[in-house]
Amino acid sequence: MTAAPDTRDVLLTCPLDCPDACRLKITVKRGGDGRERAVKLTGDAAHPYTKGFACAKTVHYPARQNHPDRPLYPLRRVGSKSDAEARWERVTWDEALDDIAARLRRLLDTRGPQSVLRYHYAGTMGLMEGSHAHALWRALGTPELEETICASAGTAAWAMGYGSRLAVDPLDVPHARLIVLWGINSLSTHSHLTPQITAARKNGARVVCVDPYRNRTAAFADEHLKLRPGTDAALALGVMHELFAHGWTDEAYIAEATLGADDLREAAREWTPERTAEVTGLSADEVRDFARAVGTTRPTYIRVGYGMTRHETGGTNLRAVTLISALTGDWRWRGGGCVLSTSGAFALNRTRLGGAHLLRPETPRVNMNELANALSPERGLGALVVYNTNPAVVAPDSGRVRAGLARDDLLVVVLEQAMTETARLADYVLPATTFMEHADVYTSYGHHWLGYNPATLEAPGECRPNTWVFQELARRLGVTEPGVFWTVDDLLSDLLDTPHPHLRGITPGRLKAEGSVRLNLPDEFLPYAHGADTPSGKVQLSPAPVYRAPDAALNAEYPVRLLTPPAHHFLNSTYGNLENLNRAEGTEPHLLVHPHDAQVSGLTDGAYATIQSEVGQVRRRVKVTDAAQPGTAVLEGTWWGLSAPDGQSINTVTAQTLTDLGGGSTFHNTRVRLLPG
Ligand SMILES: Nc1nc2c(c(=O)[nH]1)N[C@H]1C(S)=C(S)[C@@H](COP(=O)(O)OP(=O)(O)OC[C@H]3O[C@@H](n4cnc5c(=O)[nH]c(N)nc54)[C@H](O)[C@@H]3O)O[C@H]1N2
Ligand SMILES: Nc1nc2c(c(=O)[nH]1)N[C@H]1C(S)=C(S)[C@@H](COP(=O)(O)OP(=O)(O)OC[C@H]3O[C@@H](n4cnc5c(=O)[nH]c(N)nc54)[C@H](O)[C@@H]3O)O[C@H]1N2
Ligand code: SF4
Ligand SMILES: [Mo]
Repeated sequence: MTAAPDTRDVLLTCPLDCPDACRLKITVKRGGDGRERAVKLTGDAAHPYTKGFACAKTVHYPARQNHPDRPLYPLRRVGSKSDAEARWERVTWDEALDDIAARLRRLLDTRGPQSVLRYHYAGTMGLMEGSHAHALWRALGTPELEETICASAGTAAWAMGYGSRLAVDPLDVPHARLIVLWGINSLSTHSHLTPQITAARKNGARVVCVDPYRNRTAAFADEHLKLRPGTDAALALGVMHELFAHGWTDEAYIAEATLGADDLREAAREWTPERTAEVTGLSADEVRDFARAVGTTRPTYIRVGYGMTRHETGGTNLRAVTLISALTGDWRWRGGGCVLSTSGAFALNRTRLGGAHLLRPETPRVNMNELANALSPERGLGALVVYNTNPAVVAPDSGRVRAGLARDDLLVVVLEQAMTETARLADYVLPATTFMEHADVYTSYGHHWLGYNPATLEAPGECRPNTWVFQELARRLGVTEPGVFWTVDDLLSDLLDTPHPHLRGITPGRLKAEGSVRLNLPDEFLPYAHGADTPSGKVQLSPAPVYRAPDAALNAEYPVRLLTPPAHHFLNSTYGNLENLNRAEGTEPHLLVHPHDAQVSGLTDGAYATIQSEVGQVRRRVKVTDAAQPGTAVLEGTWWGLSAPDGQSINTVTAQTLTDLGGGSTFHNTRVRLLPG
């Protein structure tokens, strides 16, 4: 006997927006009421990448799933959104769906499809409950949501140089002799890379972290280059200057696999160590030593994160860094090269995923970073349907997002697993199932395994999958598009209907039987060893990236740059309602301020500060620490406003400014002033 008779273990893929897409071992227990519940969660020991552990946050997923405030029945708001206390009544699914469908019908008929907006992100990475759920809205012709809040600047920058996002296999990292973690707090945000880095270290590798503040990853690294935020292109060009000057480039690789090296050589000419030091705030020796390490150590593995992209010039900054691996020829070495994402390896047939084939060129588009604008009354939006995201907390300019959601003339429907601050502003809260309660298919952006989860637990109360809700609405709205009514099995067989070699031998039956299947990649996967999948077939080095200072430059009025990167114990705003994880993060959000800035602004450790930006202000408790640098303050985590002293999200101070490439978010671009109190 290995388990009590009323418990069993199941293996499922983690659905959260995290590169690791872990294979989880979940213990479920049958209760007195006959229903099974998750009681314990860890990693699958047999999975080569998950290696038997789950992160510090997702081990608490059972508490989130069984949370006493989880919505279990459809809820309808009673009274006005401006009432001091929100009041809800339980309604049946038919009452909710009939009323929502009737109101959508009226809007579609009288004001057209542009009066209805779907709003979503990657609360679940599932291809069914995430991506395919959009099919209804595409069938109705409502505006296309550009999914730009996270990765689009990076994706656009990578595409210019390399085409689709292919990457070093994470299991090859132990071959690397220099590991550069550049703008990624990987110990917190990509924690299953750590065993691979540790293995490389045992083999003699050195680890360098490039980040404006001393995060967990910087503390773990052998060296921390604490550069000024937004100056990565300057550092990358400074490294290139040294590569060219000392003959550390791989000329054979450059000749065979790249185009435009002369442009880059010309552009790098002015970036002497001294000039690079001036712009980045590093010392000239730090620049020189770093460039020498990159230039003379093979293989060098550079892991970039999205952190450096969340600035006005974030696309260019990331592109500059990723081109270093082409000059050094690291792409020819096992464990060498650069990684943004592995997602390009999942070459599924996506032609009908989410009704992609229904998109029309004339369909209006909304950049999701500009939700605050889209919700302003003069835009005339009549209904907003939110799923898999919590915009009242995570979207830029969230004060205006909340004001928009609170309009009594806007129908807000929120499909949710938790009573988030977005759900609290809804007219209808529709209770959603979790990854243990619905079937789905998962790719990854950090490794190369495809995952399938069956529906494992009975949904509590009347929770339903997103696609069930949208199918019910589709019936009521007279939508006949077949894709809207697909089951997971229909979707899976369509996704796998491709001759692509990465998916050879992977059938729906095999994926469902094995649960987690490695893509059919060669044992030695060197995706850019001889070129790239750009139009020219080469790694495209030109036009050379140009360093540019931000328009929102620091000045006497706004002398401090505010970074708001992820917290160790949250996954974006997911888990922000668990008390123990809030406690682990310090009970309330803290602003990390360098002693110099604290003195200049009159702030004291443990007291409150008001943070004012051009779009709003919040109040936060101060932690004075040299983990920050002068002129740069840090607030980790998109905490629920309910955990902050003023009830507001940190995004009250971030702006809708878009990146230079890809229309991305600029969460680390905020200039602020700090006032005591
Ligand atoms: N624990 C935890 N894990 C997560 C998440 C979470 O919220 N919590 N979120 C998940 C999601 S959705 C994502 S997208 C990823 C994001 O994971 P990351 O890519 O690690 O996170 P970022 O916010 O992009 O910031 C990473 C680092 O970039 C630094 N940074 C900011 N500006 C600059 C700059 O100009 N240059 C350089 N070099 N560094 C800079 C920040 O200080 C921060 O330390 O993590 C995923 N994993
Ligand atoms: N200031 C600042 N803001 C940021 C960031 C930052 O670094 N700084 N990071 C940005 C980034 S990288 C990202 S990716 C975004 C992420 O922001 P979001 O995509 O909003 O991610 P979460 O905050 O985790 O919220 C996801 C929500 O989806 C719900 N959900 C999960 N699964 C399902 C499901 O199957 N059905 C339904 N209906 N709901 C489900 C969860 O309950 C949760 O409330 O935030 C961005 N905001
Ligand atoms: S959040 Fe990331 S690290 Fe944590 S269990 Fe899920 S996939 Fe793994
Ligand atoms: Mo993200």
